[in-house]
Amino acid sequence: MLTPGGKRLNISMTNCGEVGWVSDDKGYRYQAEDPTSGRKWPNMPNAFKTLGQSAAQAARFEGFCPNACLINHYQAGQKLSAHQDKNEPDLSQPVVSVSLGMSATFLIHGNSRNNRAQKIQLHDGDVMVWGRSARLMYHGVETKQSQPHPTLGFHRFNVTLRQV
Ligand code: MD6
Ligand code: FE
Repeated sequence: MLTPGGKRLNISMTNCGEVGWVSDDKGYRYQAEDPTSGRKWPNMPNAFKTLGQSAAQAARFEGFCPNACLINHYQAGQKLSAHQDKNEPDLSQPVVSVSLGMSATFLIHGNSRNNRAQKIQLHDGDVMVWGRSARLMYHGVETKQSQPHPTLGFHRFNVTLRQV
């Protein structure tokens, strides 16, 4: 995908579900079609939806019903710079994030992108529920010191489930 400024995003992204998050010269938004093909995103597997729902419930969120799933792919050294997730209409609902493959460092900057980050390691199989006071915090990802995963090597996939 391209940034609104016309640059290529560092990492590769795709989606499944009713709508998917996209970035292009017109900005950031959720839409039902893949802008690179014009086709609808693939259906969200039921197992993704139920995993999202049970993780949100475990963190005491009520009524979370994910209909959008953003999938990010990183190779060693690639990063996602500090950003907020704020294109979802109901910010009282969390984002459920599943990490697969190579480990990565998740950076939490808090309420300003210029704050020094708190760092959390995310490993294969980790599930994070991102909501309440953290929901609008700036955050990013680095993979520069990541260890290879036994089967996926230097590849990381992050699957985020969202209600849009
Ligand atoms: C990633 N995740 O882990 C990128 N955003 O590759 C995110 O940007 C993210 O994990 C909002 C909520 C949870 C996340
Ligand atoms: Fe994010």
